[in-house]
Amino acid sequence: MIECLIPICHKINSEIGFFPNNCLMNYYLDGNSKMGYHSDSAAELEKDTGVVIISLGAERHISYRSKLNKEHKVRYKLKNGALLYMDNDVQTKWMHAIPKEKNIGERISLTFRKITQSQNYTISQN
Ligand SMILES: O=C(O)CCC(=O)C(=O)O
Ligand SMILES: [Mn+2]
Repeated sequence: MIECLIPICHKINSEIGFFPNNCLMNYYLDGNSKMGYHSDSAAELEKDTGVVIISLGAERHISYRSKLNKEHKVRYKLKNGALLYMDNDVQTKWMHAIPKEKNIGERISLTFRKITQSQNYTISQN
């Protein structure tokens, strides 16, 4: 893990209960930048962990759509500095997306995971 993110990993460990070893960054240039509905794979994650998202910059919404009923949607505001935790149950039952929004500036999301050691090894081979 890159050193400047270690304090965030400690905070995630104390708040959520796992110490991440992986971080992916998404950059949204403006409100036209979006992410479509998907769920995150849990296959490579340590048991009983999940995905933690830290939101930085412009306020966006995350939209959830039930896998059982596509009409069932809920959305949450992601403020600057917000932490969102998705456990594996959320990924099993829901898809999530970052929809387009009007008049919105830049945003970064940092997504933290604890990847199993064997998966880490696989990644480093590519
Ligand atoms: O930008 C976000 O908050 C969502 C990111 C996300 O869902 C992902 O990277 O899989
Ligand atoms: Mn995702």
